[in-house]
Amino acid sequence: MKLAVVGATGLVGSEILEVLDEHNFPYDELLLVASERSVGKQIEYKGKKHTVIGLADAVAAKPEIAIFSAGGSTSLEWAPKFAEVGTFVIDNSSAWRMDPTKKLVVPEINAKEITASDKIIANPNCSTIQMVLALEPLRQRYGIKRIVVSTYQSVTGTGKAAVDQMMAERAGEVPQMVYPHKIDMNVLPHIDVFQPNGYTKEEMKMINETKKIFGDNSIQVTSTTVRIPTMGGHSEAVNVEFKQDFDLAEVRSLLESAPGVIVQDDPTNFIYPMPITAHKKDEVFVGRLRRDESQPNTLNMWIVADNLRKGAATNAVQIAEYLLEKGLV
Ligand code: 2RA
Repeated sequence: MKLAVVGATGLVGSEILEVLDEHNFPYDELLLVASERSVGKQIEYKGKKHTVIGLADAVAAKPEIAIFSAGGSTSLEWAPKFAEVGTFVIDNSSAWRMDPTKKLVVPEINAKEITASDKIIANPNCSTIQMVLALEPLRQRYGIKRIVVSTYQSVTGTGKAAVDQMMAERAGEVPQMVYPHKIDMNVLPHIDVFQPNGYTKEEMKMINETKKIFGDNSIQVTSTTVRIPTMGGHSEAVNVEFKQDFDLAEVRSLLESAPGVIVQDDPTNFIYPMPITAHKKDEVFVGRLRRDESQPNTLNMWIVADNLRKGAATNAVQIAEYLLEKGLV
């Protein structure tokens, strides 16, 4: 089995390598692939030196699986070329997510929809993944009418240059500006590009991807996405209105037995999810569970996950694991 990691030198790319190692992902040959300017670079991984190769050489090698984290335009151009030679592409960009011919997969929810002909599989947006994973067991039990979500997102979601901006500000240096404003000691109600309807692309991703993953266009979703000066993960305040009433103890036990979800909800002992404790973990953490007393059938929850893990690398590696488990590769 040949496995390619495309965009191996980026933040998500290195996280993918870390998760593959931790999960003992089985492969015979690993191809580390990146753009022209990184070709020829040596990367030491699991005690072995790997030379970074270019995309054309990687296609020629016909890997069985390629995990892409190289940006939308690279995915649009190269994913079909890999698919043509029979590679399963698992793509972290937004390029294919809303394409009706492509599956948008969070393995715990909808991996069973994947078939042998799904050669390009989209990994959802990080902030969407953690929210839908925590909501899924509750959706199954009570049905969802409406979701109102506000996010508090880590600078790692923007990439290494944004982390560098924040650290330079913190060190009192002149930063290379990635954001239109300072990020340290600040909060930006702005993630990705503003759309004609006044929402940002990130907000629209949360709205549209949630409906696609749940396979239900009747669910109402509204979202405000915000960048905050933290690194360990994304946090979300979620207000969810169910079709039926719920019992709080049952909500807790449904979440406790949901795969990939960990409940941290003991406010009297100051136990609740935080980015600093979710950092480098594969799971999604849920807490602050409480009834919204302002309207019926409505729950408030706080959801945190490492956006580079379950929001990107871990979810992608789990899709690859599913392909192997089901004998699709
Ligand atoms: C962010 N959702 O946090 C993006 C990363 N995919 O900016």
